[in-house]
Amino acid sequence: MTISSKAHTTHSSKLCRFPQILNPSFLGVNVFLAVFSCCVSQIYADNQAIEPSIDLQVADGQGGNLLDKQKEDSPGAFTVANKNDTDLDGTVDMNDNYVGGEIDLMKLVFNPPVPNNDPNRNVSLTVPANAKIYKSSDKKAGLETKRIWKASELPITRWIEMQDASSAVRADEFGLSSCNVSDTVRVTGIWATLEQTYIQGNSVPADLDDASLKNAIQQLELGLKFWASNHPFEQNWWGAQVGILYEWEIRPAGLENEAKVKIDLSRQAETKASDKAPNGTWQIRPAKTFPQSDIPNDDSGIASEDEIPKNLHIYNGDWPGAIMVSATNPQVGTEMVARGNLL
Ligand SMILES: [Ca+2]
Repeated sequence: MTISSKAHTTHSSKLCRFPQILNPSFLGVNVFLAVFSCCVSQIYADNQAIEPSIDLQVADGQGGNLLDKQKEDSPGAFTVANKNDTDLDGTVDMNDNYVGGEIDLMKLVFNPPVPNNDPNRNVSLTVPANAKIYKSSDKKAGLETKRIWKASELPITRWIEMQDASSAVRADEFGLSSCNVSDTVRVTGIWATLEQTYIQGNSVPADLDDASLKNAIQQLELGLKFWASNHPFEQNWWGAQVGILYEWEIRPAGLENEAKVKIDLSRQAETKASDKAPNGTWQIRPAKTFPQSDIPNDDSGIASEDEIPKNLHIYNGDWPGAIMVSATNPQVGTEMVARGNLL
């Protein structure tokens, strides 16, 4: 939201002033008094000043567009806290000096005052404690520690890195100000933390309310299980399967009410398998390798996902298995070796 004072355009003159024009009546004579400061206001007529307007803009993370003016404070911009490892270098990205292919930072643009009649006018940026700003989207150009610029230096683009999940939706506010005009944008950092895994039985946690995932747990059960032709969901399915249920805490609260926030629980997987045909020869099945980014490659659907938070909890289940015979793999093998890793 932009805040600026109204314009009165009878005549103009430039005066420094702070923080407002004083207009006392002294012995019946109107005295015009201006207090000098850093600011130059432009036009005075009926003792009112035109202040330049000032504009701070923000975009959602993952390469979003700059938000419309009326949406900068609500719903504001969203991104994930930079606690992932997008460049797969083994270092959490918020601790990296450079993240090749980084997509989690939010673009922040601070525009010059309009009209920009005083190049020496100071423009100040405030940054919430839960955020840092960088000079480039991949962090390579370094951390921005400067907070005051001259109007002549604007416009400037910087990139917001959220350090953790926000304490509430829209809790983190950036402000751009110059004299007594200002503009704000609000942002939300999101993060999900793995709380626990369930690896046996068929009981359903109290906060899990997704019907298809509940049904899968009750039908397939969790833990190691061998199936012959009586697999509940697959005809002529023969193999071994391990059921795992993951419970995540996702913050901040209230994300389920944000129309533009979609939660998608998915995985990265690498697998290798080979099986022994009836004639005794081993055949290597197509392998799956980890992607070279944090984009998932094991996200076939949402039937095993509970993505709407309840009491901050979301869930996903996975039943990786060694499938020896199925509708899509009709060859009857006699032996199989399969390995997989999931992230
Ligand atoms: Ca990294």
